[in-house]
Amino acid sequence: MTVEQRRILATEIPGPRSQALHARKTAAVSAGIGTTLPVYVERAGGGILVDVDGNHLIDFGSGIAVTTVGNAAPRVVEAVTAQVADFTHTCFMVTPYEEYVAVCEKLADLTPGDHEKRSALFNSGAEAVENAVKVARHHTGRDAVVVFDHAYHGRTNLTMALTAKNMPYKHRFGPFAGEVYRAPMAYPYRWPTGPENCAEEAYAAFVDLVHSQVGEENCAAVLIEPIQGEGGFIEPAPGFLAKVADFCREHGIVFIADEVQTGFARTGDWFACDAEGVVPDLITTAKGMAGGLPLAAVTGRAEIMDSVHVGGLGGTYGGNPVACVAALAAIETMEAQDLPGRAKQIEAIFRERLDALAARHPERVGDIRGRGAMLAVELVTDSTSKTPDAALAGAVHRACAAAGLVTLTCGTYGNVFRFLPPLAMGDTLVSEGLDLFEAAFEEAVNDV
Ligand code: PLZ
Repeated sequence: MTVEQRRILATEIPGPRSQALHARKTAAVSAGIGTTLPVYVERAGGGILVDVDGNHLIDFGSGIAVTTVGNAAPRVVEAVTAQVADFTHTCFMVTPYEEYVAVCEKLADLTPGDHEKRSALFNSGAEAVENAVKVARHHTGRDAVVVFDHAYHGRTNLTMALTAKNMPYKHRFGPFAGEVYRAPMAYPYRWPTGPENCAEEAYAAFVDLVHSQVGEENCAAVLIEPIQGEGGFIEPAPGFLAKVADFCREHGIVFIADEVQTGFARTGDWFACDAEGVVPDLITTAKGMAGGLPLAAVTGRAEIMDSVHVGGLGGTYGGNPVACVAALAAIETMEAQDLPGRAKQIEAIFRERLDALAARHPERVGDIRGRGAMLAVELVTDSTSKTPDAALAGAVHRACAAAGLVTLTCGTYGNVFRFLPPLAMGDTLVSEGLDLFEAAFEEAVNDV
């Protein structure tokens, strides 16, 4: 059934049925599983979520960067429906099937670099990151992994260790996996000596950390998000990524790009690394790849990926056939509709509006950043102290929700308001969503 691409407010948000369901959730679901917005979804399509009270909400979050091709995208629905009827599972490690192989072929074509590649499929971003580290360690025979401030890589034991932020991801969940070292991120807006020095000085700090604390010959991998996601949509200063990648090549260190959030058309390129011509040794993908079904991958240089002994990688469900056909259909949609190009169009619409907002509120909108349909504003109490203003971000978020716009915040200090609309969203909905965001901002900025 197609969902009308229009915002409709039928009740207050959340409505009575959502509230009743939320009471059931509280009684049945672990308190550890949070809820950004307690509206219970009944149907969704394109850029609209329809809740159980009949509200049509505009979606600026894509289920955290997943429904890039839109919710219930027609090709995905068709492919998944047919596959479910054919067979749902055999376990690729027991009796394989073509769809898994086809996804890996597609990954080899689309990911950066024209070297020979191999892939392995998994269920979640965290699982892909864990496996990329396993492969890098096995290939190099080394232990250490270098990650960055503000990094997010997942919630499993190893990926908690790789993730920077304590609350809510790590707090009282230790002890964490060892041999993880953290370097400063090249974060232009908050670089102490100014953005113009950021790439150079952050690179020097990284090299010093590897040399003095780890030892180049002990370093298996450097793992980085080419634009940081949960940590605040931080774009490293231009040139930083390429320098780090070159350093890795020079010292036999596996350079891993975590493109779980940035990958598959989101940033206006197929992958965020493309914008800087950086070719990672291994790349992790998930989220947008499969139109909402759980699928993740590690793709990388054949000699690294093939260094692992037979049976060393795997999992019961990794590369499930239903998820694989969803990925093939989602990728076909991205190609047919030029969704990387669409991400750039969406960026242009957002940039104009966000620039105008920053001009009206230079004290509170500290930074506008991101690429394609992965954009954010960093909110501060004032432009001199740059004190993170999580209260303002929260108030804008709540006002957006009340108006029928689903939004997300992020950042180490919770003060970054991020935009991740489905690339299937039309210009009218994008503009209406921005109207609602602006109104919410104007309302909140006077109170907070
Ligand atoms: N790497 C770069 O963004 C997932 C996390 C939401 P999984 N980001 C959303 C939450 O609060 O749990 C993510 C990511 C990057 C890895 C992951 C992990 O992906 O599929 O959530 O395991």
